[in-house]
Amino acid sequence: MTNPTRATREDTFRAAAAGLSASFLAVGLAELVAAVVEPSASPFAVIGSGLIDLAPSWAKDTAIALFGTGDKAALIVGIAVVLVVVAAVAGILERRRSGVGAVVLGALGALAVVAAMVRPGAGPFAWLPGLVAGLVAVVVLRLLIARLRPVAGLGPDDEDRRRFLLWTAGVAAAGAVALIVGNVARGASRSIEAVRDALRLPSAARAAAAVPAGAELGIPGLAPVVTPNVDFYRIDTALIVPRVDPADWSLRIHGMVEREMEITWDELLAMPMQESDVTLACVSNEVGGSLIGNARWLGLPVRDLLARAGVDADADMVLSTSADGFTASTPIEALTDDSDALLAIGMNGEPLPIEHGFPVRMVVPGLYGYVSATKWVTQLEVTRFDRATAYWTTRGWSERGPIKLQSRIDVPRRGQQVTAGDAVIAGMAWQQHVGIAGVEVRIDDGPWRAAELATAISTDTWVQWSLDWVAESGTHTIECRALNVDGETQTSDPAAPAPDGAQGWHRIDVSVA
Ligand SMILES: Nc1nc2c(c(=O)[nH]1)N[C@H]1C(S)=C(S)[C@@H](COP(=O)(O)O)O[C@H]1N2
Ligand SMILES: [Mo]
Repeated sequence: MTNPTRATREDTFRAAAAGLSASFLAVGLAELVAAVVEPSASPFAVIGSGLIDLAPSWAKDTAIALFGTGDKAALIVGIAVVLVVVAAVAGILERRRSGVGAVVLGALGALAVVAAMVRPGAGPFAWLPGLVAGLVAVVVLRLLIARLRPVAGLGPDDEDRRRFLLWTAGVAAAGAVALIVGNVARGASRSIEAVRDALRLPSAARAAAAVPAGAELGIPGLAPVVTPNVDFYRIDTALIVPRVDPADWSLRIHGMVEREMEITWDELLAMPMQESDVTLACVSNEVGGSLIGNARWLGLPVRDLLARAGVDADADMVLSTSADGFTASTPIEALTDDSDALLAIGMNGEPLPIEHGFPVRMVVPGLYGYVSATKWVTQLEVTRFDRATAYWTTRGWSERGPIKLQSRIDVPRRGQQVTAGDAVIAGMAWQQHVGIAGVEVRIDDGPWRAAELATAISTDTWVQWSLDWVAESGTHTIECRALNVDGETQTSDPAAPAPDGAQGWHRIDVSVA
């Protein structure tokens, strides 16, 4: 016979375990159902996306600062931790008073249902995974906990507890199986990868000239002037990358236009494509940061499409919307003037990678991504800044987002140990759509020295620079500043990324030995 107090305390742990295993099975089955009927309706993803959309800007900035592009993984882990705690507490509550824990888990299921249904682009069965999760959690929790309750005044005996343990372990194992099968099902539904792999890009009616030989200095540690797709930074609000089949894709052009239009993928491919080299940058990029990359894009000039639709003279903005509800507000001049704003389908000779907007995204030279570079784009609404706001501009970021004049030191790395003697300092400079005229470097508050500029691909791309340096022992501070073709010098006034982009000089300390 076990000591009753100890047994009660241990029953509390048993109840918590029941809450955990019931929730685990519920989540596993819900993910499995989601994988089969609607991958983007996974309860984890929809709750995470809801949190991302509700989070204040400072929380997102902190998340990006702390976890970088791992911010989404961190969010998923955070949700899982909260779920574990709530599930354990629900088990304990359910043992104390029948129905209480069930209500807690049922409420979580209801939350998942609501979060799934309010997602932009929610499909007809978006509610199903959350419903399955809620029902399974409630029913299984009640069944398990019932085994821990006294029957006819008698507490559970050792035999009851043994059976309870078996059932709890069995439920948890079933949850694991459901999660695994769900993942396999999700993998099997990766047909968008297959569609993408089979795609052949049309050739450009207006091809870009080859990247000039002098554009790439080839200095170890210096960012390559053309960023390989796999290394290209990724920033978006999508927890589950939208999977848009080109066969289902269309773009609607509406609002202040003479002719509302809708074009399909085949119609888009039939139009004359243009290639252009454009460096994309994120407004959240810190001075010296890496949220910037350069690619050769293939796409249809947006102005060709807007010309067909006929833009109202009073319009001053185009609101682009993605398949997952993200929006960006782009000044209309940037899309109608002779610059290379594209509805892009190709990136560095490949179809757009899925996480970079497959099948179609916007690329606008000279503007930060949040006001221009909509991935998985499905709508262009011609409108006015005084009539509509976009995802980030509703969250306090600047309405206009021209890219600021910036430069960064890549070599040597901050804190790197440099060998005394002949050394090289090298980096990147950019102000897309304006152009870089020079870069200056200063060591230990000495005189500014002109760096050697690599050949620019175009004014829409960043440019490499380098400077030879005879490194003397000791610690040194290196700073750089860029000059643009309009004769302006990069400001030394520091500013944080919000609301319209970081500024100030990049400054690093190195020790030479
Ligand atoms: N659909 C969608 N498009 C989006 C975003 C997003 O969150 N969703 N983020 C924008 C931002 S803030 C940037 S900086 C660029 C980044 O593009 P990349 O991930 O291809 O580098 O995409 C833009 N397009
Ligand atoms: Mo961004």
